[in-house]
Amino acid sequence: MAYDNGLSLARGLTLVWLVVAVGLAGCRANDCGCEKPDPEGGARVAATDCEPGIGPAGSDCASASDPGEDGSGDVDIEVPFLPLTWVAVPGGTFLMGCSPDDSACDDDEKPPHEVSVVAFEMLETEVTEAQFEHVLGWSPIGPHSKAGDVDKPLVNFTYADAVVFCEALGGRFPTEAEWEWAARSGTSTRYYCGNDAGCLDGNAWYGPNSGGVRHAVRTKAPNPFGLYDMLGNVREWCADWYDPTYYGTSPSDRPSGPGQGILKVLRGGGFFSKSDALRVSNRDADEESDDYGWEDVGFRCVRELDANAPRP
Ligand SMILES: [Ca+2]
Ligand SMILES: [Ca+2]
Repeated sequence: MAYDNGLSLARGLTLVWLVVAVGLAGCRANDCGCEKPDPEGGARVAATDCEPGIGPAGSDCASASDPGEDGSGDVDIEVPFLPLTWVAVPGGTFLMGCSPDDSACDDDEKPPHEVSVVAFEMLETEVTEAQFEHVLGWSPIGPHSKAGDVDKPLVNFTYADAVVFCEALGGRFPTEAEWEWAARSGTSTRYYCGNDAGCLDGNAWYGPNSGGVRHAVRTKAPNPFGLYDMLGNVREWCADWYDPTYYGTSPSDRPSGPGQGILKVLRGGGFFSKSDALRVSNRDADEESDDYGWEDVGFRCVRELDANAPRP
């Protein structure tokens, strides 16, 4: 089940508008992501007449990624964009960590251990550039950041900016356990599409098919819970501190990671990643970005369904 966030009610039909606009316009006005619709009516495909992140020379595309006359980096969003959509994720118990018979697991994915999470809601996609500006009224996009298609995942933001965004929606980053539960979506295989990396092409943007760039969210198949790009496109922040030995001592009920650490957990692999890094149990970590450090790191938010439930 999926439904719009209240904040986006006014734009509840923007997806429809997007489809209409794509259908009418060929290459979307302000589509600076160098993609255009498949003439057969399918998913958007890479355009050969655009420059990534810039758009055709002299076209309207330049305005959407214009850094702004005042140099603030503000981006005017004047085109329809994908609305924020929350997906209801059920609670449940699962085996977190190294999938059965997965020889590619690193030590930090072991031992597999039983974990329970309670129901929550999760954003259907990685947070896009346009969604961020729509909610907060400003954009973190600055001189060291990338601006492109409004429906591409936001990258080159600070960790703190992303926390502010989730809190503005009454949410937070997912715990690592919530992230893996949501990504597995009832599956127990290496990838939610199976054990063979050959299934990734239709489900994820990653090294072999991305061309080394981000892609608009929601352009590959969703997982069984209806979540897009949980594997690939951009790596996603989790709330937990990273400890490679944590799985040996993790509580089973709503684990929320070690109490302190140096690195924060990143999950899912990104557009630079090889297939092994997209395994659903793979763990990654980095320092909280306090500048505009990573071009392949994004995020999505979760919020609790029961406001009275204790936080994990
Ligand atoms: Ca992702
Ligand atoms: Ca790893």
